Amino acid sequence: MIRTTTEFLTEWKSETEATQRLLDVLTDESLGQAMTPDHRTLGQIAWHLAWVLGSMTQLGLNFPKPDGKELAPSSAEKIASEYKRVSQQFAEAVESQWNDETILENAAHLRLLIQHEVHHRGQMTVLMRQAGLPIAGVYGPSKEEWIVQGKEPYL
Ligand code: NI
Repeated sequence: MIRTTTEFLTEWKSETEATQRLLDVLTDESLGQAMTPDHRTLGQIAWHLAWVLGSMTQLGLNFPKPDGKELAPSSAEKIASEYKRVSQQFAEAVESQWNDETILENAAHLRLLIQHEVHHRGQMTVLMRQAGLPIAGVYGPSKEEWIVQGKEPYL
């Protein structure tokens, strides 16, 4: 439950760090990975997570939106760095411009923002596997991390 600024910012930090770990291993070549040709590519889903943060200004927060357009840039580095910047500036705006009362008023939006990120992150990890990229664990170890820990991953 999101009841205070501290509760939200703590959860947001953990969620965005998990997202950032995925974005940081994307390559320019992997951005075109798609489930089928008529669905969003890995790059478009990744960029969507940065882009959507700009919509939080509609809740009255003031911070710089992502640089660019809704269509994803072709640079994986640009996607990762813009997400990092905007997710941090969004958090700073929440901390400096809102209080516990405004957090409570916007709790449903903030919860949806996190769930939306979780949803698309799940799509990304599948596409990243298909693109042959390593996956960092999100809520638990990834297959690679199990192996490093000396465990036998399930198939
Ligand atoms: Ni979406």
